[in-house]
Amino acid sequence: MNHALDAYWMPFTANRQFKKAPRLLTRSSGMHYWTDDGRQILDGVAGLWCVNAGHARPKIVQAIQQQAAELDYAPPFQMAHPKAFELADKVAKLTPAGLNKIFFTNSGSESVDTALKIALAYHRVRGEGQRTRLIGRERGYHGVNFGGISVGGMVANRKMFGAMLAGVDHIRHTHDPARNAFSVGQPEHGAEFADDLEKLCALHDPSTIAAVIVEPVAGSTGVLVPPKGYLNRLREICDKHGILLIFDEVITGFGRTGNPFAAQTFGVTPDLLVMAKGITNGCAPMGAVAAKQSIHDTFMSGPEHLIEFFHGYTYSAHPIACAAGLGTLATYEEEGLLTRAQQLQGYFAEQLHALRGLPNVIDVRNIGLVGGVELAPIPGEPAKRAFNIFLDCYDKGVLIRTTGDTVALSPPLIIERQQIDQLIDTLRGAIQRAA
Ligand code: PXG
Repeated sequence: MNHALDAYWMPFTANRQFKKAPRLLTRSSGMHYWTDDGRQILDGVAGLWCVNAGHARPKIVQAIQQQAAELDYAPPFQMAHPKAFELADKVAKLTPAGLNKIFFTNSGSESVDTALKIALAYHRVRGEGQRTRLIGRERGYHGVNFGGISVGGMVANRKMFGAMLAGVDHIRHTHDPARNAFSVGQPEHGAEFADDLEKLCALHDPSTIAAVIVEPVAGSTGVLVPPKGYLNRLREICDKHGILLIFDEVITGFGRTGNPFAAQTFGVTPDLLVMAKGITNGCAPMGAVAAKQSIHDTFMSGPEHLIEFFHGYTYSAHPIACAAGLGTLATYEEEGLLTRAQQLQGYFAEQLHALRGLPNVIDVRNIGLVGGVELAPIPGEPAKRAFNIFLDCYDKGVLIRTTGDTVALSPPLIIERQQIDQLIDTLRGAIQRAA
C-alpha cells in the first residue's frame, strides 16, 4: 500500500483496487487529460458528464482567476454580488419559456433536494399542504442526499441507508430490451410506462402527491432514453392531477442532447428543472433549480420583510462559481456548443451502433452526444466485464465510464469526428479483448 494515498477515502470508488494501481490525472486541455506519468488520455465522458466545453477553456480560466482576486466571497443571505444576478439572468434565457427563476446550489444532489423542498413548500403555501408524497422512478439517479436517494431508484445507493424519506413511491423504469434493443435515438415502445403514475394516483389519491421527479434521459443507471411519447404522457397526467413535474437535467443540461436542455429536445416543459455540472463546465462546484414564474410568485406573499423560503447554502451563488458560470455560458455561445450535438449526433450514432454484433454487446443506446453500450455480464461476476473494459481503454489512452455492465459515453461537445473514431475504435478493441 502506498501510504501517501492512505488518508483520502475516495467517493464511489473501489478504494483498495485504486490504491494498488492509482489512476492520477494531473493536467487537462481541450479534449484531453494527462496522467502523472505523462500519458495523454482522450476524455470520452466530459470528466463526469460536466466538462461540456472541453478542458481549460481560456474565458473560464480567466474569469475564475479574476474573480478570486477581486471578490472571493460574499454572503448570499440578505446580501448578494452582481454576478449572481447576471448568471441567473443568462441561465433563465436558456431554460424553456416560463422557467425563469433560478435558485443556486453547489451540486446536483443539493439541487435535487432543493427542488423537492420547493415542491412541498409550494403546495403548502397555496393551502394544499396535504400534498406530501414524492414520486420517483426505478433506476433513477438524483444524487446522494437523503431526498435524492429516497426518490432515486438505484438499489446500491439506497439499501445501506435505512428508511429514508417517508411517503415516497416509484414508477417503473423504461428499460425494455425485449422490444427496444438497439434503438437508434428514442425507442418506439414504452410510452405506457408513464401510466404507472395514474396507478399511483389511484392508490394514494392524487391530492396527496406533491411532485414527480425523473431524468429525461437516465444517465447513471446506464443511459436509458425515453420512449417516444413517454415524457408527454407524464406531463399530461401531472397536469390532470395538479402534480408538479420535476426534470433532473444534471447530465442532460447544457447541450448534451442537442439543445440547451432535454426539455427542449423532447418538447416537454417541467415545472421545476434541476441542473448542475455543465453550468460551470465542471470548473467550480455549482448547481441550480429553475422554477416556473408562477411557483416562485406563490411564495411572494406575506409581509415583505420576512424570508419567503427558508432554504439556501453558505455557498449558494458563490462568486467564483458565478464567474466560472459566466465564462462557461460565453464559451458555449461563442462556439455554438449547446446545439453542436445536433450536427454530430448522426455520425456519433452511426459509429456507436457499429459496435452491434461484437461479442457480449446486448444493446446500444444513444441520444445527442450520449451513448450507452450494454454488455452481457460475466456469469456470477456482475459489473466485472465493463470494469475490465474501462481499465483496458484507460490503458489505451481513452477515458470512458461504466455503470454495472453498461459503458457510458458523453464526450465534451467540442469533440471532432476523428476523436469519435478514436473513442469508438478503442472501445471496440477493449470489448473484443474482454470476450
Ligand atoms: N442528478 C443526476 C441526474 C445526476 O446524474 C446528480 C443528480 C448528482 O449530482 P452531484 O453534483 O451531487 O454529484 C447526478 C450526478 C455516472 C455518474 O456514473 C453520474 C453522476 C454522478 C456520479 C456518477 O454516470 N451524476
